Amino acid sequence: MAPKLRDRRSRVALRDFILLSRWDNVSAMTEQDDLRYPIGRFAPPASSLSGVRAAYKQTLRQLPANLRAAVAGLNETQLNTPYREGGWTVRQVVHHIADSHVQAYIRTKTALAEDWPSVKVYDEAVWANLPDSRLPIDGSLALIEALHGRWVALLEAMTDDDFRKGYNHPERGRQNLANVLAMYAWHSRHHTAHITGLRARMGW
Ligand code: NI
Repeated sequence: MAPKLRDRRSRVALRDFILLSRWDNVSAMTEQDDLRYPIGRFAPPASSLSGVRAAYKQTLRQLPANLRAAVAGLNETQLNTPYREGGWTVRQVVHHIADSHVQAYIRTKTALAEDWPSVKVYDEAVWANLPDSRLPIDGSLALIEALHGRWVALLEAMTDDDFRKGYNHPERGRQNLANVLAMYAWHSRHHTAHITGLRARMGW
């Protein structure tokens, strides 16, 4: 009995230790995580039914207007303010959305045109510091508006079979287009919330 009991005790102790360390981790990360992930991290959709996809398409359709509203009236100093300590400025966030969604559009079209192509990753941190990330945001707002017009039109014309097509991402693995749609709907809301969250905290 004794060894068994000891085993059981050490199992319980181990379980408590794991729970406690998880708890510590969670509480230690909460504040930064809240600022970095204002709507939470991306969770793949449980279903890719057309009703679910319609909601994601609506988010992509609304991003250009929502983003314009999020940055409306900000001055140069405010645009150059990081949304969190060590994070991107509002200006960089806007340019990043344009960079990222151009990539997503090209990847979507590549997945429709080819059989599970491999796509190339880009270093978003490096891109966010290239000289064009210091330009006025108007160019990226216009780019996002035009891009989302075409992207949503394409998504609207896609069939169930099309949403089962996809690409191989070197880091994330096989991504079907239903998942890609959900991810970029999340990405749209995620970065818009960085800006609206900063404005709320700063009282802008
Ligand atoms: Ni992003």
